Amino acid sequence: MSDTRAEALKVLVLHGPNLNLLGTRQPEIYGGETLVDVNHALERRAEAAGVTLAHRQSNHEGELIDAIQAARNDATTAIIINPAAYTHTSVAILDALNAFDGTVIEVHISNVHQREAFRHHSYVSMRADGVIAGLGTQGYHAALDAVVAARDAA
Ligand code: CA2
Repeated sequence: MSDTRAEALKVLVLHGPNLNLLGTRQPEIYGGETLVDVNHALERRAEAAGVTLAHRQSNHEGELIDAIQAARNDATTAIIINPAAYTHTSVAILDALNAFDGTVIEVHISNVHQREAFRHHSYVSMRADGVIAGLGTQGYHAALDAVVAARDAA
């Protein structure tokens, strides 16, 4: 069946370094779900909402930048990104996001503002249209819902 909703949404979910370890360590901070669990749940939610979803995890800054650059040319309309530790260090990821015209939502599983001072600053927040922190892995769902709600309101 064709999707009658006005605007086609193509969303890229990017997970930064060490998030492949989700569910294996530090559950008191990051919860018990694995990254596979998170991505499956997002895929289900995206399918129900008529959204095309791709996801990628990388431990390498340049690979994340390449994925952001590729999103400029493949009709991606929104990027949901947890840059993990690169949040606090990477001007290069900020520059790549600044060259992307679509919506950017930054997600952090933990509440970075309750943690060490070095986690309080985010380069990515300078570009992000929205920032979610501290909702656990539900934050990714909140980000996807926000992108879908914006489409449905358009
Ligand atoms: O709260 C978040 O989502 C973070 O982006 C996670 C990053 C951290 O550097 C940021 O300050 C906040 C760390 C990701 C590492 O994830 C792990 C998960 C399980 C076990 C080990 C690492």
